[in-house]
Amino acid sequence: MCKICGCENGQLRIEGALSPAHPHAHDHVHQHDHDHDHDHQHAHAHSHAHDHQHSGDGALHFGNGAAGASVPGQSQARLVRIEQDILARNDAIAADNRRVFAAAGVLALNLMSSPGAGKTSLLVATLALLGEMRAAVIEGDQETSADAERIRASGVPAIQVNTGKGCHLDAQMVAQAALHLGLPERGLLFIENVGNLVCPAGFDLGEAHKVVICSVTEGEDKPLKYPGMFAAADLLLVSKIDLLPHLDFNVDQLIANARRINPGIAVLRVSARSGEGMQRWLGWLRSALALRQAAE
Ligand SMILES: Nc1nc2c(ncn2[C@@H]2O[C@H](COP(=O)(O)OP(=O)(O)OP(=O)(O)O)[C@@H](O)[C@H]2O)c(=O)[nH]1
Ligand SMILES: [Mg+2]
Repeated sequence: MCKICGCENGQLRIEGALSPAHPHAHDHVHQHDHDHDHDHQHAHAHSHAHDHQHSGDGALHFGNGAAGASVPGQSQARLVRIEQDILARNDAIAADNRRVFAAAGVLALNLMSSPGAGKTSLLVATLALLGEMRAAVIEGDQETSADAERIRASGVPAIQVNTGKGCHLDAQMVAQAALHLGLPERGLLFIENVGNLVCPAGFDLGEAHKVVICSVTEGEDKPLKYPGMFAAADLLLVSKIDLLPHLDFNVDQLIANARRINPGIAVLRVSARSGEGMQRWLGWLRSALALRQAAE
């Protein structure tokens, strides 16, 4: 179960092979095992009482409790316990991934965005420019192998992970995918997460950097609406900048909003379509890979 949205992130499928070993596969909590630490009142007029708070801004806040999220029928205390349990197991596997990547001199990047922000297009354009740098790609989507096929068409090894009802990749999925795929020794491992600006930010995959991609069609307000994602990322790629002449989008406002959430976030503007900004992105990749190798 996803600690953030409660989705069933238990259906790892790596291109045809169902994995029985996935630790989240039986991670569901049983409904109705009342342990009387839930925070609703049975006497309330509704069948499930509110766990949201009303505030001066007129909004209903469901994330102000200890768990930072709300799942019907589950108390905040129980959600915190589930979250701690899931994250502890994920973090242990992520730490293993990090050791494996470091031993191979691999720089792993976790690319995250809303659906359709241009992750795969940016990867395809990037892979064509890598020159001497080796690379491999893990593609995460709920269904289809379309993105992995797009990557393989460019001659770079790629493996698709389908998460089924799951809304994000986790460290165990990446560990298994890396085993199937093989690592690009002293090269770049790109991990394209499931398109979602919320849950992927909460799960360490063992990557060196989280990279958030926000396209110019999404609105300048996204960092403020989805702060967890922008807080977690080291780099913001503003994508599809070739479209700017057709839009009212204010890139400086997007960047200011991102830096309100994360003052240290680096920013690059890119277009997979026109190629604008791609050399600066390549430069960032080269530097990050060199730093990774210097740390060996
Ligand atoms: N104009 C323009 N369109 C782009 C650019 N990059 C991607 N697109 C278009 O945006 C759409 C989505 O691109 P994808 O690369 O599939 O986006 P994605 O983030 O990988 O999507 P999901 O994996 O489904 O979340 C496609 O129609 C692309 O052609 C770009 O730089 N400029
Ligand atoms: Mg994609």
